[in-house]
Amino acid sequence: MKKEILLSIFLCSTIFADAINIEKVIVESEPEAIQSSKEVDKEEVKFTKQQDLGEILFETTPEINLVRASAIGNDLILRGFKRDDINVLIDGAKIYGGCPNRMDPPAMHISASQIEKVNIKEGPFDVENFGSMGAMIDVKTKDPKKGFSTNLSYVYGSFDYNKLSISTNAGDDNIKALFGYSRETSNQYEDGDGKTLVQQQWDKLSKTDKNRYQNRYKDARSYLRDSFWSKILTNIKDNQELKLSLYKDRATNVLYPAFQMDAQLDETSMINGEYNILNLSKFSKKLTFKTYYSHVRHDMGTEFREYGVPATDANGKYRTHRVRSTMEGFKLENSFDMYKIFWKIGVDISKRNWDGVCLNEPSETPKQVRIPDVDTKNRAIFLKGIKKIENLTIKLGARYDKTDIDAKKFNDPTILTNQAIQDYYKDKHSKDYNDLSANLLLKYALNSTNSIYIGFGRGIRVPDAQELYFISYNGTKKTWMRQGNPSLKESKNRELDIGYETLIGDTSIKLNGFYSDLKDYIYAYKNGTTLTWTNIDAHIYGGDLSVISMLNDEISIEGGVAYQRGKKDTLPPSQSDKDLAQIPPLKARVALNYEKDSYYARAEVLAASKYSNYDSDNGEQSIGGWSVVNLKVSKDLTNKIALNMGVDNLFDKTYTVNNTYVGRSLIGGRDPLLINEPGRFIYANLDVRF
Ligand SMILES: [Cu+2]
Repeated sequence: MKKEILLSIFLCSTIFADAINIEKVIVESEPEAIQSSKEVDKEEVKFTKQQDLGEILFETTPEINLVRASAIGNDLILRGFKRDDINVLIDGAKIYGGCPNRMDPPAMHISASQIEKVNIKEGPFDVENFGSMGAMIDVKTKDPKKGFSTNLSYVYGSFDYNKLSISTNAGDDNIKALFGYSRETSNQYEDGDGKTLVQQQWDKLSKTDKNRYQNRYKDARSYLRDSFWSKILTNIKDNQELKLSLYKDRATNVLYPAFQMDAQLDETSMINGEYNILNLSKFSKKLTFKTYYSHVRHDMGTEFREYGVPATDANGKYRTHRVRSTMEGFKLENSFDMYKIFWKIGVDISKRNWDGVCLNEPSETPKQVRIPDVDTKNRAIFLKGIKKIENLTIKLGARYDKTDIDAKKFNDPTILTNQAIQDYYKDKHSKDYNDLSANLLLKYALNSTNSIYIGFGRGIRVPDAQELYFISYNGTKKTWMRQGNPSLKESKNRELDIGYETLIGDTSIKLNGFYSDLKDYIYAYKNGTTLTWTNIDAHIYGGDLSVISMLNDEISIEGGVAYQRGKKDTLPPSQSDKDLAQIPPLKARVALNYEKDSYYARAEVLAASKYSNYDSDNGEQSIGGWSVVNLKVSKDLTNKIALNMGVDNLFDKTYTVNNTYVGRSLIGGRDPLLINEPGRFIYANLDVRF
């Protein structure tokens, strides 16, 4: 049996296994990717405390790092790529958070209970989506199934973390539907020294710092969050299906101690539709029409801080930001076989709108435009071809993007008379970018258990509305001023990837390496006392190794290690540090798994070396190496009830996993406040199915 498990692990991610899922009406017929790709499935998700997708991916995947900002909504770094340099999708749909400080990164807009699996494709090898420059992470949500069932899950953990989720599924051959709801909340977690989020902040800030939390919020909950999701799948005809999904999420009073503000509201609405027609003709094996819409309302403010105390504010009010992010997209794809080549061609159109103002509460009149209502319109065509010639597989991809960016609110009364802003952005309210992305991947199977691949790719991403048009307050000059850089070019990544995979007895080994040459890389830097963006040239290289070995039928061992290094080839004005920001040090994971009958257990060690290559010019600092031990056990009590229990950070270590540099407006001046990870965290999850 062990051999089968291992072979399936090996085959699934390496050879061109069709992603056959018997629950699906339509079976995907597209050959799988050949480059370095990872998958995290719902079983992995289930064995975590299920709080934050960022945290889950950080735990399971050595190449992924976390930028800690709060208990939830933590941002990802993948092989040294971050923010818009990686494309995070939900069921293939693009979504953007509202916050310019990434309080609500794309991965936050999903509930862990919805996740079927997460596909991670590293490198610029995805041509089907706009902006997969460094990597693509696609979160697949669960599809409704045939039959009737209800699932109830309750997680309780340290610091009064509790999460209740309920989902119901009903379906026959023609129509299937699922509905789910979850509510979760938590007190502030404590780090290994017993310091809460507020206490960590108080320790670092002087007593007179207005960013400090007010005393009365000392024990405030760290967040409250409700999510609702539904999906309907219908078979119109034997060869046609329609999928519709709706998601709504509302998080309130999320504490972000490292920032100047907390998020009073994070509200996401998302609609996703997909229509598939199979075998329409010789030239259409599968025709797909996709459309999606998402809207995020992000309100953040100083309500909980000393700034929010009426007596200290001239207006007797606290300050709020209201940021709105809207995404609309449309995609048409057709796949067919011709000349023994699998082809996929498509048209991809999307519009992203970003708009932000700041106010003095409770006034409803915006005090200042911060992001001047910016549209980013993308129109693209793409082509993909996959051909197999005996042991060699060739994959080709190309995409042409035409992108127009328009800032529509430079005539807003709050900046109309600010001559410095008007002059700076003059004739630059509109930008356009035309780009070709392309890649070639070759994979050669030396024999049934050994294969190598090599890939060359070029990927791009355009600057966002913040990087181009952000407006900020200059405390020294006591005036609103430009912060964005409207002359930014798009970032180009030219990357080489190589890899080797082998199966030796009961051990599978995968080795990947990459070198990324970044041209006009969009980089945030400190320009005197303010922050802005510029284009630099840079390179990132690194590699990862993963090993899975079945020691016997019950026990397996997994190991993974990832390393990357990033250097600037050209420097931002008047800076000298050549280390690229947010390139995490060596990280490793070793897990020992035991599985027998209805029992499952895992002991896991996660570790990272000292963070010593950091960008000192832009607020980064040295971070000590760390290692933590996590334990998990699971037992099926009956065939309807399962109990999972775990303890993360068993030895209650105090540690920090990442730098967070000037790209976000941080408090703490030259030494931004870094938030420690949770201390010992014990949790239990009861899963009942009926
Ligand atoms: Cu925010």
